[in-house]
Amino acid sequence: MKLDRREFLRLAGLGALTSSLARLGFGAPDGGKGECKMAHELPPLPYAYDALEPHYDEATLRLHHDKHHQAYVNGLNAAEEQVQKMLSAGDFAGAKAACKALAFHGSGHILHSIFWTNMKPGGGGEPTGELAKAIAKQFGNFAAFRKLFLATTNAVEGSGWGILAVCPTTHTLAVLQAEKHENLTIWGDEPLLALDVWEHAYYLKYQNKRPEWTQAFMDHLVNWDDVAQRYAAAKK
Ligand code: MN3
Repeated sequence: MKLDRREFLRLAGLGALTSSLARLGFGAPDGGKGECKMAHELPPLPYAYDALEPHYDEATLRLHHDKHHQAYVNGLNAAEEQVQKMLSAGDFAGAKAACKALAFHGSGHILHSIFWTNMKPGGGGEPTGELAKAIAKQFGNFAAFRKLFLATTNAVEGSGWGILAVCPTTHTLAVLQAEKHENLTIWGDEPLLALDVWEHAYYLKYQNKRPEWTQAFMDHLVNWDDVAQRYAAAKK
């Protein structure tokens, strides 16, 4: 059976992925209509490579953004092509295998794109406004949220992420773990704040001391304005 482009994109869930990318504000190639007209691209960093020193070192940032994130973008583009190829050939077992790669690399691309904008030089502190109110309502106060977020993130088994997410229907906040990039997902929850605890994210500077990396992120790097903008956008 030959499928046209729109049909196999829908079958493969690519429409949903490109819509997610567009909603999160970085690079659905077609504005989220579900058709991939061009390849995904690595988003540029919103600051210089050395801008987050000394808390996030230039060498790690260069490798992390230029090599690791680029590899997820390349993997996503390759997986999309492979899914389309397999479905066109009627090879659904092959398509299933390719969809696994698609979920991994697509989720890696999404989370890294959020992560870069979640940091800024001179970050840290506490959120204000609606986000601060939502955090207080959900977690009691900011200190309790911070403790939970750090404990959750530090406890990720192996490679993964700590995530503050919002449910778009109830607007309830949740602290989540992701293993790798795509596992332990709650469908529909939208990540607002993503903290990378793959070793590639911190090992050059912090070695085995993951809690020192996550504390530095919260004390000196986190960009609450960006998190608040994502929260406001998700509520619309
Ligand atoms: Mn990473």
